[in-house]
Amino acid sequence: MTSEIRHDWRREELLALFDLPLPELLFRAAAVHRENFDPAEVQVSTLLSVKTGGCPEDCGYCPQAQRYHTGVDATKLMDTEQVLAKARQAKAAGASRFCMGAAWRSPKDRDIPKVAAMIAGVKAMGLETCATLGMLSPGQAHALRDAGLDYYNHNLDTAPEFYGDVIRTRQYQDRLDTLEHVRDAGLKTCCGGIVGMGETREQRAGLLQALANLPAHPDSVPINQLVQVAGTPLAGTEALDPFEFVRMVAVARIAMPRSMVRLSAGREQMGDELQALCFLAGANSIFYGEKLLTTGNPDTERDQALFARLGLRPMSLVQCDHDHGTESVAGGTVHADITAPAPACERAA
Ligand code: SAM
Ligand code: DTB
Ligand code: SF4
Repeated sequence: MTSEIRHDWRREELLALFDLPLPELLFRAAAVHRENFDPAEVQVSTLLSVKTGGCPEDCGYCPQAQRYHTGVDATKLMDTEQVLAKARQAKAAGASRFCMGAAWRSPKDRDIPKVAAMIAGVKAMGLETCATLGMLSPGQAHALRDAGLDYYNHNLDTAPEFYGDVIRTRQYQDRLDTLEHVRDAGLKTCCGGIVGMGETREQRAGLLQALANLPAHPDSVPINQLVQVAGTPLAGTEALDPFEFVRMVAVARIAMPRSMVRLSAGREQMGDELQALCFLAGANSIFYGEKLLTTGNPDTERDQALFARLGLRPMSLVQCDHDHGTESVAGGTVHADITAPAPACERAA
């Protein structure tokens, strides 16, 4: 198994990987994983919803869409100081990346300076910064980059042919356009999707095909398991076989060998054994902290125990004052303890 970076994946090739006996698929994915990463290292990100609910979009999975009655109250954009306090807590708990999410179709230009202040403040703490704010114009993407943003999360969510069954208020092409603006601004991309929405295995392969055949593989690929929230159209969807989730992670790892594959939403419902299989299949990133945006995530003590039990270490973030800023280091020095301070930068300025 080679780790060649390809952008010409055919659906049938990916489907053939899905169809392999599970031990063979895991073996191949684990081989690709260790060719590119230390398989004992996991990148750790913390999420904060800086503007919750009241969203005009109709994403069928989302508790924050105004039109569904899910009990999520709409809030205004948080104050910068409140956001920075949460980022400080996340850093103290051991996170290396802080991701700020807003329930917007797209930000208004007047919101950008406020979000830029949050980004600059988080960046100044020595954390990697990520934001997910909906569709972006080229100018907005540049402004966020100038504020110190490292990553922008914008998901394709599912295969092109299933997309219209889930979302009607914006098109697949709109998502591809935002991703282009984000790449053009020099931001790193975080782009993945959701499984367990009633899609077929072929459509899961179709999502991975769309992701891997983007002009550049996303730097981070979140694989979310649908969190079913009462009041959303997708609540009540038949649950996905957990081994199918593992297969999704494994094929993502093979198709995008050097990307961080994130075991994202849905971990609260997973046992340690299933998460261990996902790490074996090549997942090397998680969301860490009690909450995702509006739904639950395992608490930090549970994740610290999981890392100890599996012998995993958080990927370190090299901190430095050099002009290359902060960065996660695969295969670099690592902490033995999830909450230990990050090591100093050893790179030349
Ligand atoms: N409003 C922005 C947008 O849609 O791009 C940013 C926030 S939105 C909540 C970010 C992503 O969260 C969605 O693209 C979707 O993949 C994921 N997500 C939302 N609700 C989810 C759920 N119930 N289960 C799993 N993933 C979910
Ligand atoms: C992503 O792919 N998953 C995260 C993050 N990007 C923003 C969000 C998951 C949200 C799960 C539902 C909620 O908590 O509201
Ligand atoms: Fe709005 Fe984003 Fe939720 Fe869609 S996923 S309803 S755009 S917050």
